[in-house]
Amino acid sequence: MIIATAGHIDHGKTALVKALTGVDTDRLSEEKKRGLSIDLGFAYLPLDEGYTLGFVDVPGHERFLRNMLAGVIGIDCVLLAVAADDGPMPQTIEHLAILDLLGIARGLIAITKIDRVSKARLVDVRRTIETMVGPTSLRGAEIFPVSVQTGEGIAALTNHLKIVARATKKITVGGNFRLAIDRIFTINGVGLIVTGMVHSGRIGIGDRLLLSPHGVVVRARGIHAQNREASSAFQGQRCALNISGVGLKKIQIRRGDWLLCEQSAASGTRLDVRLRVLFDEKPVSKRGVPVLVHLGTAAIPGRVASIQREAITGNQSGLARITLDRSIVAYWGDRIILRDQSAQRTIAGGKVVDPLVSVRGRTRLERLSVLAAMEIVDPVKSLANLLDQSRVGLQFDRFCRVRNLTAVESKKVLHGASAKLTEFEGVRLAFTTTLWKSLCTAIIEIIKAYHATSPIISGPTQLEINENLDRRLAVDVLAMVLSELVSDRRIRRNGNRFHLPTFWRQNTEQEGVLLQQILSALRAVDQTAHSVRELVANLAVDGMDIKQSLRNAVKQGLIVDISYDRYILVERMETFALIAKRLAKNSPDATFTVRMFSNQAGIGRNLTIPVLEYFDRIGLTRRVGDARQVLKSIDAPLIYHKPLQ
Ligand SMILES: Nc1nc2c(ncn2[C@@H]2O[C@H](COP(=O)(O)OP(=O)(O)OP(=O)(O)O)[C@@H](O)[C@H]2O)c(=O)[nH]1
Ligand SMILES: [Mg+2]
Repeated sequence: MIIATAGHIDHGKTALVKALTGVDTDRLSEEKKRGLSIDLGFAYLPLDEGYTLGFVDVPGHERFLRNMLAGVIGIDCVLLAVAADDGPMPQTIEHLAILDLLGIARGLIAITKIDRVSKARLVDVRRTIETMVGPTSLRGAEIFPVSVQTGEGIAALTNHLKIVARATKKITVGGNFRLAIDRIFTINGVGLIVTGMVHSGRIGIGDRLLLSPHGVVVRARGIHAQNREASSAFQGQRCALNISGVGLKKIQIRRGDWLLCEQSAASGTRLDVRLRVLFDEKPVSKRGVPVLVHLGTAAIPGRVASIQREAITGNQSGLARITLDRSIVAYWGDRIILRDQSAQRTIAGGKVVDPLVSVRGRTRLERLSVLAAMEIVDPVKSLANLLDQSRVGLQFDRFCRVRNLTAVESKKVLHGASAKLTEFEGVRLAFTTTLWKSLCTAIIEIIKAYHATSPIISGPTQLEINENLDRRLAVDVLAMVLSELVSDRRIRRNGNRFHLPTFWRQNTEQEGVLLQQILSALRAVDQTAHSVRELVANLAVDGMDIKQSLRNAVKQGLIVDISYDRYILVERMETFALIAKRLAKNSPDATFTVRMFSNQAGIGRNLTIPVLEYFDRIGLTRRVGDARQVLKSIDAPLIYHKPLQ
């Protein structure tokens, strides 16, 4: 467990950490000289059972509040020091307000320097403190009167910390690894070291990480977790990583940078947040105010504006959009603190709801309703709610990135929300099963209606389908639904048009006339089969039109293409089939030859062969040596054509 100190300047935070751990965290010479803390200090207290308590000592001076914030954001237990002689002072109040805005509920309060005050004063201070924390997240926190001078109360505080530490040993580790860098230094012979708090996930030696925002991939060569050499480190620990990587020397790593799991990095310049404005601060209007945004160990200038109907007034909470001057790595649930841009006052604090805001067309009401769903803590319920709202599918990878879910976690969430996942050109979209089904039904209905009104067109195009949907789908999504409908054989694709499997396109008037001409040419007694070339010569019509017409006539079951570029009427084929059946029936061994058929049908050998081969193909006859058997009973219906795809 990591405990951060908090409290006004000179209230004995550093002295208390030293009394608890034996470590003086004021390392800098300027700190020693001026007798105050400037930067974060780190100390560890190894407990009996091999468990280590970590302390982050923060400065109390208002000018170093930025460092204080870097120390407390991401930490879940705090030790607030209030000097018995002074009582609560301005930074006691400001730090407490910050802890409250960060929602840090686990904490203890130390009344320090009790050797300097009377019993009566101590009772008074305790009462003041209780009243002060009453309306904050530290309400009811235990209070320990201590003196580092006499040692009074130190043992009791240590014991209590041990109990708290034991109770929080089993922290649930989740998400992809991320660490907020707070210190960077090099050790001779070892190399570059970065330290910080592990906000989520775990890391092992050799793991690859992304150094953000530099975009450099590094490898963890060595790990110290809670001040001990370790093979891995996880959420809730402070750790020091020895990192190496190509191009590391060229960049300047700073406090505020992140080390992240390579795949998960989610960075942007817009954050939608649930914001609480401090009691005596001006409202956050819809026009926006300039602020300094503290997140993790970073501080970035930006603007914040209410995205609700009204401004967010003091002591109220509301949804706001932060627009940053440069991009930041943030995830759902990350705590933020907003200060004024001259870093004088803390204005507000809150939680990130959406770190990957896209500003594409939604009305404010729709956006607020999406954000309400995103705010739901349980990822399964949140996903289910988002899916219910999404009529065009939900970008699932984005959801996982926002929530910092590992692959295993995201699979569980998807299953929990009983969602359907479809992939199209690398984008994974999630749908509720109900939505998917209703989209399919709607599309089929549109195609059906299209057939009814436009029987001479072989169905609507994708665009026409989209225009007829209640709500237009993204082109990718529609393509995805259509391709599934096609592969489920519920619809068919014909070029760029879609039709029901049972639909046959009717002829236009012009096509009808041409078809009749073709049919009568084929009916001519002297010639049974025709090629396109012969038809062009006979009818003096363009070859392309004839080909098209022939194809349609085949589909409609009027003619048969018995061989390449040879067409014959279906009724002729029916007559030929009867001849074949009769020949087989009358023959002693139930077979007939090409010559017998040619004679009976009155057609030449060069037409007889393809006709019989066609019969073989459709399963009417079978060739046995030089003869043929008839496979179907005479009364069985003949299928001369299979509908084309
Ligand atoms: N008599 C007495 N003096 C104390 C006690 N605790 C701290 N002090 C003194 O108070 C002064 C400030 O203590 P620090 O621990 O440096 O205070 P701090 O809260 O860390 O101050 P900043 O880090 O600058 O915010 C030092 O001179 C300490 O010796 C105590 O219990 N009794
Ligand atoms: Mg100090």
